[in-house]
Amino acid sequence: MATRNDLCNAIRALAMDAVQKANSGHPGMPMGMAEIAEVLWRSHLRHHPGNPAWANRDRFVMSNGHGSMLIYALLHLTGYDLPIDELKNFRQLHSRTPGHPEQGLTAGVETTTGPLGQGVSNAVGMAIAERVLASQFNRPGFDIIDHRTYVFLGDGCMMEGISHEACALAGTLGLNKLIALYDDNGISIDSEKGKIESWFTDDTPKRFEAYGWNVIRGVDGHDSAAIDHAIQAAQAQTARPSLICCRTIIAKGAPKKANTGAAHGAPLGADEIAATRANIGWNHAPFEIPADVRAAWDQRARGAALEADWNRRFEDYAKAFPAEAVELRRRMAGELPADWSAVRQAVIDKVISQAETIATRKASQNAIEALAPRLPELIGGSADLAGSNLTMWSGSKPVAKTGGGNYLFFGVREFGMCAIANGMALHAGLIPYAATFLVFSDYARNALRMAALMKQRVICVFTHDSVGLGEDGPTHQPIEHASALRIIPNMDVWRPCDTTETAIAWLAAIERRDGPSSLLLSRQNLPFQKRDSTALAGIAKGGYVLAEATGGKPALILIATGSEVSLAVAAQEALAAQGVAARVVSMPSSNVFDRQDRAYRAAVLPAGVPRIAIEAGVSDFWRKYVGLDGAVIGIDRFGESAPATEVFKLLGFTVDNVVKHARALVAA
Ligand SMILES: Cc1ncc(C[n+]2csc(CCOP(=O)(O)OP(=O)(O)O)c2C)c(N)n1
Ligand SMILES: [Mg+2]
Repeated sequence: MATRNDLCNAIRALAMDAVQKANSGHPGMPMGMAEIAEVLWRSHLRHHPGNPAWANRDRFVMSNGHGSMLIYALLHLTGYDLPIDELKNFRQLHSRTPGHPEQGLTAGVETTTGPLGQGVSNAVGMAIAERVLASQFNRPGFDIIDHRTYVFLGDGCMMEGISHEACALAGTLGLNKLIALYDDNGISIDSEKGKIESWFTDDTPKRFEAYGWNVIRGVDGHDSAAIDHAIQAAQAQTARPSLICCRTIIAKGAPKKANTGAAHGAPLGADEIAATRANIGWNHAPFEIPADVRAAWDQRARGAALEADWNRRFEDYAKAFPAEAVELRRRMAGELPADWSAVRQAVIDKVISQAETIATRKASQNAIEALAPRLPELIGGSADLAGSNLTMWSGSKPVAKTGGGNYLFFGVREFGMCAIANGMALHAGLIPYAATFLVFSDYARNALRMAALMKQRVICVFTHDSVGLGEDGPTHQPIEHASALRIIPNMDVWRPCDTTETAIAWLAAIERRDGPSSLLLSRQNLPFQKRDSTALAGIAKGGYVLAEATGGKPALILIATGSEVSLAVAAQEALAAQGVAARVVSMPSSNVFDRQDRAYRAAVLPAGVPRIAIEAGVSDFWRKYVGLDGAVIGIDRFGESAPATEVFKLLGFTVDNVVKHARALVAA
């Protein structure tokens, strides 16, 4: 009969052998967290290896993603679809065992981790999603959504600032079903060069107590009974998230390298591996797991029973609450409501009939107001700028210390906010939006990148999108941000020019199922643009002819986005008066435009016609559309604190300047 110790040693052996075979990777963390993982995954985690998509499974996040061999070993041993050959192929091209765990690639990996601090923040989002969905769908006698979110995290996650942002909010919201297990091993990478006391001396338990967490201190992370006891105590919490501080030894079992920085991120080496085998009493060949150990690890039957029990309860729920059951299925599948096409048409019709000249941030709020009642999965918030970002609507109900809601006061925590939004999207059942000033998208940038990498439907509302915000000055005026967001692969950026483009940008962001969208919105009013049906249909293509040159034969094309579209239209008129026929192309989303077929793109931007791009941001990005012979009216410096009209004038965003560039180009 396999002992608990054998089960833990199976993890140790798989980790050290896979890292050795790959000749790269991180053996120390899996070897140090083996006992914690065994207790959690065999005694507590409610999951079903046969169905990683079971809606009410507990979520498990390994925030210290460098220890990826731990989760691969767990998935393999408990019976997920991850055969031993995949572990032998650790870190190799096209394996399902990449260097860091990747959601969507490996069944059972709930989120992509490795960028330290973000996993635990995703977990906060997952716990919020659970709370919100439970409040929406549970009925007396039917706790149909009722699961926990467990996180492993290490010193690195603790040092990262984002852990403060997300964990402070988790404490404020009292997310009692969030349970974090801290791998307190006193080692991080630079332990190879010095002692961690030189860079990390936080009193972590006090820190989390200050956030309002239930902190369980001083657990021996190699004492299974103590770990089990601590997890039970955490599960009993009704109002606070829990942090279980587990004192561990990195690479436990390795005679020379245990408790050293050397064990963090390099193969142990053949000699040390042999010595470890002898030391822990593991006499099996690499990747060989004895049958009794395998049987004891297998969670397929237990998981199937857990899910079957839930399925039975769900059937009863569906009988008592048929509409709710259908709705929950739809929500978890990420599908839009059946009447969606009518909803989208009504939204578009309304903005066109109203023809309002308002700021696009206001147009965005109107879009939320129109869509949210029909889209209960929409949940959003702002990083303490609700009144500026205009993210609240008449039905906004803030999530508080207890109960659900559809609005989040994220506080001034841009990075945490976006990582939390990623977690909510990953949980499924919700479409999250997050908001701040565009200039602070930088604060959140790596979470935006992770949303794009993980193909998550997250919507970012970035207002105050240019120097046009005026008096707040250069610290608040984005310059490089629109372009910087556009170059993140799989991020769709929209910079709409009026209410119609704003509504269509929102619809596109909601309808998109394979990635995030950023909506860049103006502080200042922008005039409504009239369009024929062709132009209207062109908006969803990302770029289109908004105003054709008189006579239909353009001598020049003006490409503009957002607030600069009306400038291009005014310049077109001025040029027409001087006999220069210019076409205006509005390009609300270059990313979407680039995905159109060649014929469409060539029809909008025919070859051989000189082009000028106009955007209140860095010019480089637009070279790909105007070529070296074209012109860009952009901004390659920081802004100025002054009223918007004066700043625009100073920086050349005037009809005269566009006309000057146009005439020079046509004459050339
Ligand atoms: C944001 C971020 N910065 C830096 C790194 C590189 N890195 C990977 S692991 C690590 C140290 C982690 O220490 P700890 O979490 O204590 O892991 P342990 O060595 O205990 O396994 C660093 C700096 C990273 N993965 N993410
Ligand atoms: Mg550590």
